[in-house]
Amino acid sequence: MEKDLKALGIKVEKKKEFDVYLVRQDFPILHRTVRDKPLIYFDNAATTQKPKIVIDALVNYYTNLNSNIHRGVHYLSQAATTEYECARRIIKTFINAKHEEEIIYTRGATEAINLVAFSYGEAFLSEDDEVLISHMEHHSNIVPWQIICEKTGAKLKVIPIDDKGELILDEFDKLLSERTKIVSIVHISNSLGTINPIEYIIEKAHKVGAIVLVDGSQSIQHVPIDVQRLDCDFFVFSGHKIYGPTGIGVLYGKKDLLEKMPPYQGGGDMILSVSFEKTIYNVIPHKFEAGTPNIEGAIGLASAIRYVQNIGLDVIYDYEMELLNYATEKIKQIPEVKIIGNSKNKASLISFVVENVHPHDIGTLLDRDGIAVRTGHHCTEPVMRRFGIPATSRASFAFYNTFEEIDVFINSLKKIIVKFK
Ligand code: 7TS
Repeated sequence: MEKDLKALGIKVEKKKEFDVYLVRQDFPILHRTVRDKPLIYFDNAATTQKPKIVIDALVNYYTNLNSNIHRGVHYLSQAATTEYECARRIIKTFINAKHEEEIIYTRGATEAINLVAFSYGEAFLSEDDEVLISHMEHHSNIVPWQIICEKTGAKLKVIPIDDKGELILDEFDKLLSERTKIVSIVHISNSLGTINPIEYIIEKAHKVGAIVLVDGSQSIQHVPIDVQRLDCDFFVFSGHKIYGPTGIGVLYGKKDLLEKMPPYQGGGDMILSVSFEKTIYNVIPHKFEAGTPNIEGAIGLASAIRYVQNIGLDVIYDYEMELLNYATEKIKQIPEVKIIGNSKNKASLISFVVENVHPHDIGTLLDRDGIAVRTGHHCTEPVMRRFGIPATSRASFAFYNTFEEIDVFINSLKKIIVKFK
């Protein structure tokens, strides 16, 4: 394997601390077969698999802790509350937020973006204002802004992308003006893999007085995040993409912004007192957490974050880059395959199309070899339209994937191409 990498001109750095075969032991699902073949899971951009420590945290919660939080004097309620709030502290430290109350639990990235669009947008946007997004956004970072622009009269503007799948920054500079009130931008594209220069975008947006939301759905699991260093106003992500459970996500927001925003939903926990004449809202973060939350989700997410911290995101990033470079070089050797998304800064995913073969056929036939990839528009229809294609096949890698798995994938892909000739 090392010889293979060297032959491809890929620098191999031995990392004593990282042993992929050892970490694979932590993920029970990676040991199952699919269609009598060992599972090769390359659909990590859609959702990641869960280490046993996360599964155990969920089982332990329901076995030993289950209780509603915040409003109980009894032992279990207090114990569950402690775990739930302790998870918030772990998330705060992980992304280096300044205050614990800047971490709001949501159902996921989608709900977090909707929360900002509806709460902040409805309160502070009006006609003459502009919201700036990019051509490579996930539908979750397009549709909420369309709805809110329709309601408020604000205008939605779009930063174009070039043939490599990179933002055209000159156009971004031109689109920015005093009218720009919100820039909502994806950190890493889920269909192209592009890593966007968000530091530049945040700095420029702040100069015209706009606030910036970063969609970190595809970055939280790949690169270290420091929201204070970034100076972003909001940062959102989903737990299930960073080896945690589904149904839990995070909205990070700067304290002063969250404090001046109206609630998104009404219900229990988000109030200090209720009367028919006047309801007084709770302080953040509770103001934005109406109703019984996903308690086990928060606890499971904290456990996933601790697991990732233990390996180290820098170690994860380096290994995933080796996987990406290896797979890219191998794919490029197949003349019928075209990679969509060739940014110089890319995360570990490859979107591709194959001459004369529909992506759905690629996905279906790879599945027969036990290989899970995603095919379709990946909830980024404007990206597909920009490249004049209906869909792509997408292989997305996590740190538990191996070079051997990539070899099996490449061989299977070559077989499929021959079949369609
Ligand atoms: N933003 C980006 C960049 C995403 O990749 C996704 C999910 C979302 C937002 C929404 O996340 P959710 O957890 O709230 O649904 N992306 C994908 C994908 O690429 N394939 O399946 C889901």
